[in-house]
Amino acid sequence: MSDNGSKQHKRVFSGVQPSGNLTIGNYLGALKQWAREQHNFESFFCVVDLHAITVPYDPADLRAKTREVAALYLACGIDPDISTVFVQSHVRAHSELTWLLNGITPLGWLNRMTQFKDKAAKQQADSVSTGLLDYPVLMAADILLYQTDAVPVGDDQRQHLELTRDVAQRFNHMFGETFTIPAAMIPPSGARIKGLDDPTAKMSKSITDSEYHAVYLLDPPNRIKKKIMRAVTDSGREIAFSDDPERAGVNNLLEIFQAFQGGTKEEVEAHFANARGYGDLKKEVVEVVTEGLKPIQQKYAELTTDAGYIDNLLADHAARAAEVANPTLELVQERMGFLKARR
Ligand code: AQP
Repeated sequence: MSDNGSKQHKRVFSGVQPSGNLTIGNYLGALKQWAREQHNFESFFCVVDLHAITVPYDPADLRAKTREVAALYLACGIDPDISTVFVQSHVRAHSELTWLLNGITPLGWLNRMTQFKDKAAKQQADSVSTGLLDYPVLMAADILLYQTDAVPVGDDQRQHLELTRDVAQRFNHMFGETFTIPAAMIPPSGARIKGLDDPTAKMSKSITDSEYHAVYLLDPPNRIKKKIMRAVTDSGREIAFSDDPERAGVNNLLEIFQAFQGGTKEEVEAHFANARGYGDLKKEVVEVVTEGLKPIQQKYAELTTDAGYIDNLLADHAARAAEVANPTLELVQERMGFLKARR
């Protein structure tokens, strides 16, 4: 039986990898929703550092980015008095449950994951790590440890969420009801922000070969302006949402505008009805993005003046997370037939 019955509130779990500078895609697809949903759910927000070692990385960067991402969670509105904010590797149950779930996850399920195929294609075939293939099982462990009800993520994580559900259902079928089956929570706008330099591809923090690809949360106003004013568009003039791949650049700018500003698609299009062209659209996008990021950047600066604050908070919150995660791991061990160690 899952511990669902003993939960006080429904639970949310989500995370971001400390694998680069957080982008407005990460903010709109994930963090912005988290800040809203923490008032409706018991929330666990994790800096998923174990995921970040599945592609080549620099250890010093990983350490620095882990702190930076945790501070950005708070700067984006996560309230540490009501949400648990912690680092994945600080709660050992994440690694351990991954191994146990590996035992019941068919390899064919992992081979089908598009993120694995995309990321593997960017590397030499013989240097792709086993961890990259196994990434979705670690993600399933993250989510299932907390008996999570809902996972607020961007659209790119939909397939991994499906796999988490499949793994949980398979486990429950094999060993008896153990895990809550989580649902994806995808925002109505901002769920798939595209690259400013290439609006056919997802905006990603790990794409660093073009300095005009992404707006980062800590970019100063002049950089935000430069990046957005150079965003790739088409040769037309009509400012309207569109599924046409030729018009993906303008569509992306409108999505960004809507996600920061609010309002329906119709209201956004009406707002630009008298615009003289894409230059006007870009100027307004610069404005809403700069204004939207300003309070985040101010809060981030405040939070990071005290070097010890984030580390102390992460230590406290890891203990809080472990109190929920460890009983799930113990239940899984028991269900799977492991002999309990005498203490
Ligand atoms: N472009 C995006 N639009 C909307 N949401 C997005 N997310 C990522 N990119 C966009 C959401 O942000 C969270 C971060 O997920 P992650 O760090 O675990 O990895 P990811 O999904 O692979 O994100 P990135 O930025 O592309 O990271 P890298 O480049 O390191 O792989 C998720 O909720 C994701 O949906």
